[in-house]
Amino acid sequence: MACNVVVLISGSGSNLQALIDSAADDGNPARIAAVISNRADAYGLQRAQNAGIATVVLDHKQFDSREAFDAALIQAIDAHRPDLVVLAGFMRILTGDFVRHYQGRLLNIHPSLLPRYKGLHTHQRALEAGDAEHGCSVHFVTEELDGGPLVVQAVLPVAAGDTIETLAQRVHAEEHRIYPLAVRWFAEGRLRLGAQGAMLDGQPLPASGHLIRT
Ligand code: NHR
Ligand code: GAR
Repeated sequence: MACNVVVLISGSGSNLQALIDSAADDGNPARIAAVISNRADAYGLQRAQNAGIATVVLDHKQFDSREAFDAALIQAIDAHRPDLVVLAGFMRILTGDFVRHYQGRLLNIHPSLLPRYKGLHTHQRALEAGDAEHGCSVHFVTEELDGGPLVVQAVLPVAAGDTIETLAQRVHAEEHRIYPLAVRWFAEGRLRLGAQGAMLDGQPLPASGHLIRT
């Protein structure tokens, strides 16, 4: 019944905290088995330790290639027998071998309304484009960077006086709602990756994923 989750982080880990809190909810089958960071100074490691969760640091700079780093990462992850691997502010692009190994059990959260603004600096790019709406997306990870099937998006209005900071703050609050939701769906066996995209309760999700407007 329990669903073992391994969370990969690089930084503050506020999404990790939302997942830790949610996993403690009544009836949530998600169980965070380990947290792995590519940076020894990531604050999220402390959050994990405070919650009694095993932590691993794997510094990508200690490896000669992305392939070597990803092979070590797979070993570290699989030691915890995960049913699901979750990228939560993990900042290293993953190789095709890695992504294929976790096909259908690897999720990412990205701070934009994909397919808009793949990659970095998403809040700045949404502001510069004058977008009326911005938000965040949870998706299954495929080899195409930030291009995998969408599971859920939170859409929020951009306000006239918004700056990168105010926008980032509101997007973060939404991330902390939709990531636990998606992880719980997966842990409950309701969410899976089908041949045509993400499926919820046996039905295909729309290309945008499940939409939540605020
Ligand atoms: N890997 C694959 N194959 N596919 C995806 O969809 C991935 C992925 C790895 C990470 C998260 C992603 C995001 O949500 C993610 C999705 C890092 C970079 C990046 O350019 C881009 C996208 C994402 C994460 N990283 C630089 C690199 O050279 C390093 C940047 C840094 O260290 O600050 O790996 O946005
Ligand atoms: C989040 O906004 C997440 O969407 C983003 O980094 C932040 C991590 O915050 N992810 C990426 O940009 C991936 N490239 P957190 O460490 O507090 O969860």
